[in-house]
Amino acid sequence: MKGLGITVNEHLLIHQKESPAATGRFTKLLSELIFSAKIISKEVNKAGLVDILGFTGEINVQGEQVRKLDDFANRVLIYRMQRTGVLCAMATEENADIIEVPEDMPRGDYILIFDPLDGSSNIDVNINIGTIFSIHRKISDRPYVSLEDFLRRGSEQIAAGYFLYGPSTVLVYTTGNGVNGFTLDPSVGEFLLSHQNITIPEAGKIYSVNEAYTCYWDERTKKVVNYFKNSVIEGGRPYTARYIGSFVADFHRNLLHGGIFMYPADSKDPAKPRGKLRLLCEVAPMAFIAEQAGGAATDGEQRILDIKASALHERVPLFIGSKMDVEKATEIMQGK
Ligand code: AHM
Ligand code: MG
Repeated sequence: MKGLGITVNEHLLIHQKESPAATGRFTKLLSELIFSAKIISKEVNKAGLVDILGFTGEINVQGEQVRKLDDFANRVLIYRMQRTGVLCAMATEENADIIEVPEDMPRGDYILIFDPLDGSSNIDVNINIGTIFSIHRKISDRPYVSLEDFLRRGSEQIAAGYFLYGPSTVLVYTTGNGVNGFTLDPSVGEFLLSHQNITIPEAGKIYSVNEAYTCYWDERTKKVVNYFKNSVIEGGRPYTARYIGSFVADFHRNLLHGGIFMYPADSKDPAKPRGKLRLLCEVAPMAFIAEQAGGAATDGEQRILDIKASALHERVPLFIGSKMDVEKATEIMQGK
């Protein structure tokens, strides 16, 4: 039987010795994230029944229209997480600047970066969406927190993960010691271990990319995508194409089945010449998970986890998934 009845907290306690992140303070942080995700999940399930679909009328820092559910998820996370006593500051896809924990509240030394509701263009049509999170520790020996604490390499992350609000709600996360997945059992309100030690197949059978943007790509990017379109996998069959347009959902499927997800640079599109996905709140956390599951992630030039962020909302091109597929994409991008 799947599930084994092990909750996330029990799992953390069992593995406490192996994981430097599994301190009481980290457990508190994760527990609060889980509670926030349960609130978001419950609201997502009500979409269509209560007045939560559509736009707020505001434009966010990304220049995108803010959806009501985006705004709800963002507010739940900020409100709950700044009261945990273990964070000093946060950054979210929706807000231009970092959010410091107010001085009259207890502070810790963790930093949380999140995309409250990824894939939000899918909200109104009842397609899977998710919350992505990345956890760092403040640069030590400093009594204050600044932008510098956020502009880090992905390899410095303490933990990263995502909640996927799908047919069931799933939590997948890593503390640098492998990847585990938990499924929310709504009857008891607990996330139970359902995917132990996830490993991504070395070579996949799926490629995921928005091919409608071919006109924006440079020649190398076109060559990469053509490679996956025209190659055969084991058994003499071609790759299969899958693209939901919700990064969490596309990534989760490829993590379990194997494959490559690409959001390349749309070099000829002045709106997003470096692609669309954000390094700190989307790309780096997923790259940490991919590597911990035995996969890889690159921007075509370098390993994602080696990139030092230069701005809070920096965007980077992305090729992520099964190791051999990402290596092939890298080879072609580098003209080999
Ligand atoms: P969001 O965080 O505002 O929802 O934007 C990110 C989403 C990803 O989930 C998805 O992979 C991508 O945008 C889809 O973009 P496109 O419609 O350009 O293919
Ligand atoms: Mg997103």
